[in-house]
Amino acid sequence: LDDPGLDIAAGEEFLQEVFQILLEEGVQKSTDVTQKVCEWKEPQELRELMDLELRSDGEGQERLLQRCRDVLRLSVRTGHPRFFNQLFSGLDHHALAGRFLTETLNTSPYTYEVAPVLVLMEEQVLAKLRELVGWSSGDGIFAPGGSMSNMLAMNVARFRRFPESRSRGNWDLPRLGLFASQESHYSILKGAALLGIGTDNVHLVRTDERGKMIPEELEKEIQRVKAEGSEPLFVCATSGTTVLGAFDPLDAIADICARHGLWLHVDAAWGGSALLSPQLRHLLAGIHRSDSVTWNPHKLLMVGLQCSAFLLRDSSGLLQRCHGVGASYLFQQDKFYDVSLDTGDKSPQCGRRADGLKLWILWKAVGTRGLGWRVERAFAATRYLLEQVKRREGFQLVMEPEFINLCFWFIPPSLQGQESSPEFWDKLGKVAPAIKEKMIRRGSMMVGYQPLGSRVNFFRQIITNPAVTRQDLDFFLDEIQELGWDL
Ligand code: ABU
Repeated sequence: LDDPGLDIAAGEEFLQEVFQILLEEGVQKSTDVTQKVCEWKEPQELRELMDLELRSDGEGQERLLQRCRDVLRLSVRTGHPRFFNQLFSGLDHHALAGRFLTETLNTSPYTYEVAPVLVLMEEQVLAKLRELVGWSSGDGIFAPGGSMSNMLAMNVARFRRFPESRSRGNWDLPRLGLFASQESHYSILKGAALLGIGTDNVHLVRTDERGKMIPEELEKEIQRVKAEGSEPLFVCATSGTTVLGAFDPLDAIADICARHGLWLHVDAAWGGSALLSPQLRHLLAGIHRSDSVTWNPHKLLMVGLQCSAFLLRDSSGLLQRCHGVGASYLFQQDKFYDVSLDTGDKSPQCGRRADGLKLWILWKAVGTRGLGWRVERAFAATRYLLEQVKRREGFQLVMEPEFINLCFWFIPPSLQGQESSPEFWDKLGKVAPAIKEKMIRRGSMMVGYQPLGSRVNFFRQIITNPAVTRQDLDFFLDEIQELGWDL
């Protein structure tokens, strides 16, 4: 114990080398369009290549450095301009610097004493996001992803109506009713299961042909659920559905919630960033009337996983009363500073990542205008692609996009003109998975596909990365055409 048990000099030397590898393999290659997006390996081959087994003895630095290179080389390059697979993509250098800072600090923003800068940054970033929602006061906390933010909303809504549920649980509550659209995120069902409300008590409200909740159907569902003896509690409207990118009509939904005294939550995990654009913020008209909002800057703002803000209109301390337990080893009330800055008790988590830092540094780097410009660029890129899809042979739109989700089928020549045949849709449903397999094996690009309701598998193209150029978008369509032509 007389000497440190770590070789600090060797550790620093190792890190220097790792930084170089990160820069070359993780940053430069990840953003270089001439590189592959992914290097497909079958799982068993990958297990062997990576030599995953953990042994009794450690390995030397050279071997470990090679392992770092392999992790980067054999992983998917989500920062690549031809990665369109998820609602997140791209690599922002400032935000990445924020992630490095967060990892290096290795602290939890639960108390001001262990994370003074990070607590104040979180406070500032949340206030700014709330301002964009249209609230001059309120509360909030960063959560580990949009699903958790949605679940926090459900829990706080139940607590506000039934404060005793916190201590007594669900056993003497009425049967509750939760409402969300058919296109809402699956986390509402998961949350109902996790919180003991029950997935049978989530009522999925019909949507129109564009995927938007129909307010009249919400009203009917509320009436039906009431007539059955349940107590409606919570409505989740979605601003930017996962697949179609639909925006529910918030004002009409807010009117219904006000009439029935229901909590209105807006899941704006995907579409919330449109609030930064003067041109697009109308999509969320009425959001200021909600009780809570989920907004994931790790999606459209390219902040990096994960960065999900749970925002609350209430400024009476509801979040603290709902989740706070006041652990005496963390949240001592007799500290020498303002203990209202020990914000971690508002969260059900104890250890929590400081996800506000990377957004703060990105915001400082590009400003509110720069963030809004990114959203508008993504929107403009989608419009360009839309025009191309309309012009090109074999492409068929699922619908005109309202936002950034461009959904379309590719119909190979062998199926063209056969739209009236009974097997057409079955056959078409196999095309997107076949093209996707080919593109992943080739490593040329990645894009998502899914069926939706009665619609067979179609591609969902998402552009969030400002590094994507017209050439990348032309390549994207050329590649689908080439990979799908002979099917
Ligand atoms: N939270 C839904 C994300 C799924 C996707 O990236 O497509």
